[in-house]
Amino acid sequence: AQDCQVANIQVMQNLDRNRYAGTWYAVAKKDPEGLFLLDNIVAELKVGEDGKMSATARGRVVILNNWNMCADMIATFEDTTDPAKFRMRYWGVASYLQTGDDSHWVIDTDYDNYAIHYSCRVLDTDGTCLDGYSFIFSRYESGLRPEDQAIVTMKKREICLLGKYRRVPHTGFCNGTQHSEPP
Ligand code: AZE
Repeated sequence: AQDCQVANIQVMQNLDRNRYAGTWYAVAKKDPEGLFLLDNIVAELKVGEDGKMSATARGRVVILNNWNMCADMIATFEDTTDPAKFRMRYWGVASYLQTGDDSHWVIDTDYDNYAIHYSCRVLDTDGTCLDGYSFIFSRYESGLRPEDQAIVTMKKREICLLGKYRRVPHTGFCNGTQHSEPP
């Protein structure tokens, strides 16, 4: 299962969205093309009374060339036939932030420590991913335990993104109620 075909990527079996819910700190990310969240990225996932998943996320971005701010994002999830594959519509609380409709796949999680997220935005003609992004999430801001790192490395290889990630620092830049700051 390592031909790098997006259609063949293995996702989490029997994802329990109630256990997947809660706070996740991005500890590493593979960027897509264009504007993206830079660091201090925290996601808060919820499951509503109707069973539908939604989320908020915050992270530092630089917009308008030079404006350092914390982007507050909101997302709603649409279910698909696979319990670990969602469509994610998202938008910024501030209108000048990005809106989008991306896939949101849960590749693997133990619910209590790590989660591996994957999103392919553009498929190449050969079925591999031409443009996409991925997050490694931890329940702890401080990062992953060594035993989780081994699993994560294996999964990164399986989704053909090994070596493509960068660390996501948590410096406290987006903590508290302050939403933006001049450069
Ligand atoms: C994700 C976790 C679940 C909620 C959301 C996520 C993604 C957010 C973005 C935001 C981009 C914002 C930009 C602003 C200028 C996957 C972290 C919404 C991709 C580029």
